[in-house]
Amino acid sequence: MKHLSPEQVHEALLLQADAQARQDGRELREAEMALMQDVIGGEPARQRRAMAKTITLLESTRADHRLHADALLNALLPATGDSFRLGISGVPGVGKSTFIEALGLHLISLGHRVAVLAVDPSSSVSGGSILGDKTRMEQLSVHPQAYIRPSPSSGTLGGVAERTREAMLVCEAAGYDVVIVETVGVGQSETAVQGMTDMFCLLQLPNAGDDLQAIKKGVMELADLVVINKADLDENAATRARAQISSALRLFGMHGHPERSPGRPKSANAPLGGSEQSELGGQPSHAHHDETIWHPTVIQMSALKNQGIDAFWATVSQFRDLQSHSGRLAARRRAQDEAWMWERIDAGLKARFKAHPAVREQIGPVADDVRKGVVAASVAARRLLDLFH
Ligand SMILES: Nc1nc2c(ncn2[C@@H]2O[C@H](COP(=O)(O)OP(=O)(O)O)[C@@H](O)[C@H]2O)c(=O)[nH]1
Ligand SMILES: [Mg+2]
Repeated sequence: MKHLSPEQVHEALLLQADAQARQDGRELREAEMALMQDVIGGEPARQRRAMAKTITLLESTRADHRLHADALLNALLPATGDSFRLGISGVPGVGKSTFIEALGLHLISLGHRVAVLAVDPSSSVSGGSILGDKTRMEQLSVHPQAYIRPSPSSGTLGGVAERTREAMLVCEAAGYDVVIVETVGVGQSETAVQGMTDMFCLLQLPNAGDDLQAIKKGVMELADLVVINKADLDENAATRARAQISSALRLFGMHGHPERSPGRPKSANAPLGGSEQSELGGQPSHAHHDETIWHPTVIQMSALKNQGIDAFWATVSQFRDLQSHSGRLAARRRAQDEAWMWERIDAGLKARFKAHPAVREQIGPVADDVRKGVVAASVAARRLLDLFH
């Protein structure tokens, strides 16, 4: 659409969105139509308000709201997808907020618009990590080119992740071309964020390498990029951590990832090795080297001192180019969408199953029998499932 003016693009998107809504048999009401227009092309203050309103509507659990929200979401869909989705994870205190502030401002200086979202199922307890963190994102949180939204604060991880995914689409429709999704390194939230982003980055402390056992291996395997933050504190430790984590990543690569989570094409499992790895102290293997495959790497940084932010973005850009040209970026998104659909179907079916009157009546006694060892678990499951029509 490069030859079109922004107004023409806007017009085309609206037409497309409208057509999509009609095709779905759910015409947009005027209210949602107006919201959509403001999200896609409203003047800045209007757009911001419309985004907040749309996201709030999407977060609502009321059935009638959900109907309108679904129509609105589908209408926005043609305007989404034009961003780079970056996942950031790491334990509390590793420096995520400090880093996102520095990165966000750097990206804005390059002309990007940056949205920051979060998946933090515990935030109903902690009061919303990003909001509390706004002090650490002092400049970014008030910047007109940035949009920061805390984690939805209630529900299961699946529910929280769903709302964050939908908020991401709203940000994309509003023209934010870098969406950062943050999560604390607890529970399964890393998997959820890896499953909704184009690239997953794990922040580590400089002493991480000293105790590789302590690093959750499963999480490390999700990472496309590992960042040793706070390198300013101890250069030597950071260098050591970098070497140790690099070889750990190479081992994962050589042995494959038997349980890849969805959203990451299996073909990304190729063995690590190749010339760009040799600087990390390992033995480069040229035997299986494939230029189109990304090898997870490790870099050092000091978010606090603003050192290594540009190198970080350069690495991200390399990854993005490689993934786009090889078609893996698009493939990963397709796989993520499909996996997500099934995940939501699973969750929805389970909720309906539990709410089914006959099941509800029987589930207590049957579960009791299972606990007492009177009925085999599989038999109990079949009996309950048979009640569900
Ligand atoms: N020395 C040093 N301190 C840092 C660095 N990045 C963050 N910090 C500090 O680490 C603490 C936790 O940072 P924060 O961004 O809130 O971590 P988060 O919990 O992961 O969001 C704060 O006191 C930061 O100032 C860094 O690169 N070097
Ligand atoms: Mg934080």
